[in-house]
Amino acid sequence: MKRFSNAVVFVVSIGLVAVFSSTASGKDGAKQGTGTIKGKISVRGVRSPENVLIYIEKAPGEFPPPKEPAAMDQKKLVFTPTVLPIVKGTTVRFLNSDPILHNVFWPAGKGYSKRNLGTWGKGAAKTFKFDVEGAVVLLCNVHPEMEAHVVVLQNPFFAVVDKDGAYEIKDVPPGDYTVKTWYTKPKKLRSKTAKVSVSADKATTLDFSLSRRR
Ligand SMILES: [Cu+2]
Repeated sequence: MKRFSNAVVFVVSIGLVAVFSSTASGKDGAKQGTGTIKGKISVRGVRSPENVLIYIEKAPGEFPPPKEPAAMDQKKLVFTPTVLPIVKGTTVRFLNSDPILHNVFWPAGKGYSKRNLGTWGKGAAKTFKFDVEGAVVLLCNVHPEMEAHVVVLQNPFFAVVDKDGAYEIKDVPPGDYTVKTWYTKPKKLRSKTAKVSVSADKATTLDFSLSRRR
C-alpha cells in the first residue's frame, strides 16, 4: 500500500475531482490506505438480525487462508458459532467441549457433497479443509436440534452481526464492490445485494433492511 501521509491526492474521474486527505492512519487499527464498510442490518419477520452474514462477493486478488484453523465448538449442546464464514482453503477444527459424544456431519451443500466426520468425545477434535467456495449446514446425528453453518467465501471481507445488527468490515482495498447478505433461513430473510464504493482511509455506510420479500 502506498503511504499518503501529509499528502493530498487528487483523483480526476470523468470530470469529477475528489480530494482525499490521509488522516486516518491506524485509526481503530485499520490498515492505512484501506477503507471500511459499516452499517446496520434491520430485519422484519424474525426476532433479531443475529447471525446475518454480510460479505463482499468478490475482491480482486488471491486471499491465502489463515495458518491457524478456524474454530467450531460443540458446547452445552450447541454448535458455536452458529455461522462460521471462512476464506476458501481454511481448515476448520471441530472441537467437542461437552462430556458426552457429539457427531459432525453435513448433507450435500453448495460446492460440497455429503460427509460424516464421525463421532467423538470431550476434548477431542477433528479438522477439515474447506477448499471450494460454498456452504454446508453442520449437523449432529446424536442431537437433531444442533445446527450451524460454514460459509466458504472468496475473500476475508465479511462480518456476522449480533442482535443489534451493527457491522464493520475493515481493511478493504479501495474499489467498487458488490456486497451481499446471507442468512441461515433464506426464506425468512431474503438475500440482498448492494453496490458500494470504498475509498482509502474512509468509512462507507451501507445499511440493509431484510425481510421475507426481496
Ligand atoms: Cu451432538
